[in-house]
Amino acid sequence: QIPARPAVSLIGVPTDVGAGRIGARMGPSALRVAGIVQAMADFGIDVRDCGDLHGPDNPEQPAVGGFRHLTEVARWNQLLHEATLAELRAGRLPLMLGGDHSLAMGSISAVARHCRDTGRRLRVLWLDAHADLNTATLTPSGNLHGMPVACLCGHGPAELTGIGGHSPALSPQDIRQIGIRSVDPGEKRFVHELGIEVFDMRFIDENGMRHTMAQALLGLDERTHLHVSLDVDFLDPDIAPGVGTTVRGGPTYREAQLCMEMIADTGRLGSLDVVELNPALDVRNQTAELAVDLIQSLFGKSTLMRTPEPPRREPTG
Ligand code: HAR
Ligand code: MN
Ligand code: MN
Ligand code: MN
Repeated sequence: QIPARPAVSLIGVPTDVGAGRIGARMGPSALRVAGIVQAMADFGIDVRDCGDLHGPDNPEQPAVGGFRHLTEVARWNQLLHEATLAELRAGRLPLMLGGDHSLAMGSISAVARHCRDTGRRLRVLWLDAHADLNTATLTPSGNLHGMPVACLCGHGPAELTGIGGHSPALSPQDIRQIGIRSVDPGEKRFVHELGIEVFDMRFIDENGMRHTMAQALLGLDERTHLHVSLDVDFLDPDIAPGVGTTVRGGPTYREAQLCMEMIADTGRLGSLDVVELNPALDVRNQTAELAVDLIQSLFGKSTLMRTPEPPRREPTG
């Protein structure tokens, strides 16, 4: 059975106001240059590019009260929340072209709101080298791309936890983090305090990607909306150098492919963030091209048709 492919809407979010270094604002362009629209259209997906959102520029200021660029991050996320919600309500699958990972506050708060409105259950897969669970007091940097998970769970400034009018947007139980290998000391305690289920790189080393994904996808049913938040620094920097915060020892190309294919097989993918791509640090756009390749797998591209075996014909004579 080939799962039905939903109509997809691309939403460009060209911002790096949440990041420690500039450049991710060019991410949406790099993904388009890598052919994301054609790559999806090529295997029969109804894809519409909604263009880019227009939010505040990056003022490149130091942190105030534990946060860098709080006003600007809040504004981008209000805009994205509305744009994401509009596509979900139109029955389309929003694909966020980032932009730094702070944008997940806007996208996921909208997805959570839509799930509440329609009686769906939400599962968020957070594919990342980082836990992104910092708060104003825990953060070593003040960069808000290190805080979206905390804010979505209700731990953060009201400008961010209240996006969409329902705080917290998410319960820690809705989240599975995969590929984690860089966690700040305060974050480490907070992950355990909130009880987030984390499949870190050691877990993947010991159990393999197949078992990891089987665990992370446990308990999905026909009412589940699956949101994937793909931080490109999830991938090993050898294959994905175009990110601002590389951490060595990430999933290989094959492991990442399997991860995407197993998500596709659930048929439950309902929304997707692709974030932290920084074309200024990339080599010949290879990280953007890899992201497009992985997105194809996530939407069901496979080497062979993985249909159930046809019934054997009885031997005659
Ligand atoms: N944990 C570090 C901080 O809070 C680095 C966070 C980097 N985050 C991302 N997204 N690139 O995962 O500053
Ligand atoms: Mn990261
Ligand atoms: Mn509630
Ligand atoms: Mn991240």
